[in-house]
Amino acid sequence: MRHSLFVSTLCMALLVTLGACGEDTGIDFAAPPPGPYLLTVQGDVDFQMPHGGQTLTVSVYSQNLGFLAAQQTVTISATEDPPFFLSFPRLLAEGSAYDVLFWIDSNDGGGTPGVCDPPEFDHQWSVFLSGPRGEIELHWNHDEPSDSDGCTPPVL
Ligand SMILES: [Ca+2]
Repeated sequence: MRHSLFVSTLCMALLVTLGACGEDTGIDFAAPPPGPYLLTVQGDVDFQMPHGGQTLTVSVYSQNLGFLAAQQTVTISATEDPPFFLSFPRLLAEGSAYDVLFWIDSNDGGGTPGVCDPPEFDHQWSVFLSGPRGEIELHWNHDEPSDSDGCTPPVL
């Protein structure tokens, strides 16, 4: 009984201390401030023929904050122009750096639906954004070199 009371008292003291620490710093580590700038990702019509109806996932990793900052998945249109358009409002911060990874669940000749497979099965790209000073529009062509890994999170 005494042990239980001591543990309860200790836990209460820790909770009060942690709460006080959070108030003192004024920093919410779980929700870093978003950047003020918009990132848009748009595909050229040359995506329609090979990938219409397939899903594209775009992941944005913040080099400065060391985590996945945003991710969206969209179905590529076989008829609309543009075949895909993604908007990430208030994502990019001035002077920061980002890895933007793309992969299409194409399963061309192998692979598993819903899983990011190696590039010979799932078409993929990555692009590095450094030091944005305003909103960035990525207009992506299917013919861009695709030898980079769009599946594996970068080492941050
Ligand atoms: Ca796949």
